[in-house]
Amino acid sequence: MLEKNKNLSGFKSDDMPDAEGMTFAIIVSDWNTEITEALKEAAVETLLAHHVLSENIDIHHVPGSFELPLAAQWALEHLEVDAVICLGCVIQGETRHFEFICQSVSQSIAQLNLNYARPVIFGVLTTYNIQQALERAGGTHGNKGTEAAVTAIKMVELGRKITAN
Ligand code: DLZ
Repeated sequence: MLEKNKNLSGFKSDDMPDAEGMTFAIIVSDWNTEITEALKEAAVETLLAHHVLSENIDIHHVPGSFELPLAAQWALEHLEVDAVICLGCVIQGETRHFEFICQSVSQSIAQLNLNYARPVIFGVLTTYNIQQALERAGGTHGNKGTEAAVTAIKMVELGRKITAN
């Protein structure tokens, strides 16, 4: 059921692990930059609020969302990161381009999680219009960048717990 006014970024700060010592890469798509910059700012703010050191946040930009998976793979292979956060915004146009990009990016990111056994977060908005994107980039539906950072921290913590022994 569609929960029209649900703030998707609602989470309890008390339930969050302390992220001091965790390391992250953030890959940001420069297509629809008004949106993706807002996602990036929220993600960085959230990581810092949970005590991630600014030198442990490595930010890189790619031209469009289609390029996110390859940059994430480079980050996994060449940077010392516990998790990668991918941020993008794909807005439906008049052609089927939207479907191909969304499918490719979501499937490739899912595959990276499994291939590298490290969290690669899908912080990509896939909306019908710019208004829906604005609502999810600091508007009435919260900020997907915040959610992506929260998810990254939680998954790093969970991975450490499960693989500790
Ligand atoms: C080409 C394209 C189009 C039409 N729309 C978007 C979009 O809404 N969001 C986005 O992140 N990227 C878009 N792109 C660019 C592609 O992601 C990609 O950069 C190009 O197809 C080059 O590989």
